[in-house]
Amino acid sequence: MNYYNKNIECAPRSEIEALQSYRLINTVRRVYENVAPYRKKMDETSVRPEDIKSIADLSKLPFTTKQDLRDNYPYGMFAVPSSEVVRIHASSGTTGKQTVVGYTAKDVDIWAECAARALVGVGATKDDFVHVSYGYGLFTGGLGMHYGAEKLGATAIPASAGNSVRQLEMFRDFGSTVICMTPSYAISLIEMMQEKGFKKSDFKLRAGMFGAEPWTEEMRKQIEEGLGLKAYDLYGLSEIMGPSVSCECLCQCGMHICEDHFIPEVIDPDTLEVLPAGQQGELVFTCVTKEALPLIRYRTRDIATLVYDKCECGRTLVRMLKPQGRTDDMLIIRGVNVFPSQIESALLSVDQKATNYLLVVDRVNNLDTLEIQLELRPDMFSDGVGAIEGYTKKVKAAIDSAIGVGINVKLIEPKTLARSSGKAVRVQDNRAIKNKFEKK
Ligand code: DLL
Repeated sequence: MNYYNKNIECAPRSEIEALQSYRLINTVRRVYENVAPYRKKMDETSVRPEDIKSIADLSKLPFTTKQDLRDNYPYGMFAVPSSEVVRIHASSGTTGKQTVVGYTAKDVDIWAECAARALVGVGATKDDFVHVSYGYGLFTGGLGMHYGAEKLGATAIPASAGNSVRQLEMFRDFGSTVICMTPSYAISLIEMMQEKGFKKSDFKLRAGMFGAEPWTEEMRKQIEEGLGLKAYDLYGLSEIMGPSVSCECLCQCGMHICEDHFIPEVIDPDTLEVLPAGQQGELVFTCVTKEALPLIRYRTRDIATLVYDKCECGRTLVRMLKPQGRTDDMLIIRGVNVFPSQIESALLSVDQKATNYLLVVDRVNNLDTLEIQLELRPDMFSDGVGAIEGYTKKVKAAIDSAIGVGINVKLIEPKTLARSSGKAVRVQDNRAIKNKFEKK
């Protein structure tokens, strides 16, 4: 088993916690002195930096949310002057104003180490060709994994996202061995392979690091089979750092968090109480080494579980299980809470290849409606009308029973839905537009 930094990745828990405590105390002091919004928040809740003596005191600190970053847009939460900042990134900002994040040279170096740990964790070495198809730009995916590959001494291939045929040609011609991209883009490359006559034996792919969006175990199987590699889950968020906050190891049983840099907690999103290990809730991170943007108790909105059990790989760093969606992704359909990930899982349990779909939520006569538009595939036409009807019924039954609300299944022409080379858009909620319109 290989590690990038065995001393920390396999450290006894007591050592990890001692290091976290030491770093937390320094971070809290630093943000109190240098970040006006934090000083204000701490003063309002009467917490003084001296009150934080170890990680046991973490829960005394106030939370940070995306709204705090928006309120202090663009640089108001930075803890260093701009002369110290060597890079900024920004979140995709699909809802509301985008949030800007910054890094000092040391932050970039630590990020590169976290990404190098992630790469080594999935078996990469200096001999690998790491093909990065996450977007390069304000999105953290591309540059984040790129710097990790270089830090490891592997060969980085900065392909960026898009131009699918060219990506496949590069896999073949450049001998890519490790790929990094969103899982939905991997699926669309598999489709393109079939269309353009590429075979997985044309490639030398061994491992893929997929993340930036939720994906299911069913998708993992399909990607592994379609590309002929092992598919690993990679997690991160720009506010905390970018990709490689955590990543799966060869055991594929949860993602080891770089706990020496980011202290995780899981809270109940309603009561804000910290939950015991093993319970599912909202993931919260505190950055304890970040210089430019050390966020304290940042509420990610991601729903996950922390697992402290021993991992076969020998790493002692805590694992987070696959995020089960985001608290703000949750749809309320006729009063029932529905997560898009539940629907995807039910759909793929009936048909592993059904990865091109769109959920359309609407309101008709004051009643919420939920429809799944599902692309037909050419191979389904030969099955005849009866088989297609049977298929539709099966999909409907599986989803209805998974979410407890009736869904309408609508089959649509092949290749009607937009393909994404980044994060896939799976939900179209027309109620938001109607609400806006109706209020006028
Ligand atoms: O998506 C960073 C990233 C890039 C991670 C490349 C992994 C690979 P943001 O654009 O700020 O940053 O989006 C962060 O994406 O809060 C999750 O909701 C979601 N997300 C990221 N990784 C995963 C994953 C990047 N493995 C938001 N599984 C996070 C599920 C994920 N959701």
